[in-house]
Formats: sequence, structure tokens, C-alpha cells
Amino acid sequence: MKTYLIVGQTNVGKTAFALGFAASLGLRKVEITFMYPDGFATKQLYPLAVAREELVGPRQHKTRSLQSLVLQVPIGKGHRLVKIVDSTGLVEGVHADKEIRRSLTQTLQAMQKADFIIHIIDAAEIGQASEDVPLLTEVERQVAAFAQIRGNYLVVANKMDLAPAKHGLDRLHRLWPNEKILPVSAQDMTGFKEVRAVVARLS
Ligand SMILES: Nc1nc2c(ncn2[C@@H]2O[C@H](COP(=O)(O)OP(=O)(O)OP(=O)(O)O)[C@@H](O)[C@H]2O)c(=O)[nH]1
Ligand SMILES: [Mg+2]
Repeated sequence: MKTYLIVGQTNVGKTAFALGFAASLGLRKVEITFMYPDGFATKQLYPLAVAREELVGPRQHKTRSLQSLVLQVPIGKGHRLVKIVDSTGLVEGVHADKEIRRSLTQTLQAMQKADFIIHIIDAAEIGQASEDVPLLTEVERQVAAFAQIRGNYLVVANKMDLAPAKHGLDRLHRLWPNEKILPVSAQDMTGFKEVRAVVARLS
């Protein structure tokens, strides 16, 4: 079973994307395994709407553990199981909160084991960013470089429902002319057909 690790800055929609992907497969319920940095793990079955309500939100660092979902993805005439792992938002430097520091270490360790890294970027944020600041944080650039070398990198431009996102997507295409960038809106559930096609091809 291939593992897809979702990474990106906090609040870009990583959890909304993971749950949106499950919804796009027609699921009404999801079983999520929470793996905490101290080694504790727990499983919970949620109706999707409840998972969205409880696990997605505008507060920074809503997600503080690895949260994995095992999903059946249609491939040709059959199905294949894939593991989608959501993670704590990447931050620059040393975060003041010990719990977040530990979960970031956990994310970086998971990166080494993952078969694919899905980097979620808030395209609306990028579209609004001033021209003279780097589009990505240093830690994101390092993650991208690491994954691009390993050749297991997928870029997802989220929040395409917001007006500045179109310009953000153009800027990302200019930054990475050779990278496939999948535009989605985890809120409006657009773009997931293409995501499913890419995941099916890679699995
Ligand atoms: N407009 C819009 N908002 C979105 C979209 N996806 C997520 N959001 C909102 O963005 C905020 C953050 O979403 P999350 O999925 O919790 O983001 P995250 O990257 O998991 O954040 P952390 O776990 O805190 O690092 C929430 O208020 C979501 O409703 C989208 O496609 N469009
Ligand atoms: Mg989250």
C-alpha cells in the first residue's frame, strides 16, 4: 500500500484536502488513525461532515499529530488501497510550543518513509503575496527540493474558489515550469477528479 503524506504550511487546507479526497471517493464515513509524537495512537470513525467540523478550522495548528486514512481508490476495473496521511503545518525556525515542535519532527520523519509527498499550497495567499517576497518559506523550499530529487512530489494549489488564487496558480507555474500542479478547492470540491487520476496512476 502506497503512503501519501500531505505537508504544507498551517491553514492552507491540508485536512480539508484529505477529507475532500475521501468525499470525492463517495465515502460518507472515515476512520482516522491519530498518531501522536509520544507514540500514542488512537482510531476514530467519523461521519465526514463531523470530521470536517471537528478537524478543519481557521485556527493555526489545528492538526497536531499524523492523521491517516486508508482509502480504496478505483484503478482500472479494480481498486487499490492507499494511505493518506495528514500532518502538522510546517513552520519556520523553532516554534515556541513544544507540542508543535515535536509534531513537526514527526512530520519530517514521516517524509522519509512516505512513497509520495503531497505539498498543499494556499494559491489565494500566493496570489496576494507581494512580488518582492519569496513565494514559499525556506522549510517549504527544502521539502520541495528533497521530494523533487526523490521524484515523489505532487503539488496541489488549494483554495481555487478565492479570487486571488488564479494569479497564485500562475505564479506557481512560473516558479516550477516542469512540475505538475493540481488546482483544487477543498471547500467547493473541485479538482479532485484530476487528483484521483494522478493517485491512481502512481499507486
Ligand atoms: N475558501 C477556501 N477555504 C478553505 C479551503 N480549504 C480549506 N479552507 C479553509 O481554510 C482553513 C484551514 O483549513 P484546514 O484544512 O484546517 O487547514 P490545515 O492546513 O489542515 O491547517 P492546520 O492543521 O491548522 O495546519 C479552514 O477555515 C478551512 O475552512 C478552500 O478550498 N477554499
Ligand atoms: Mg489540519
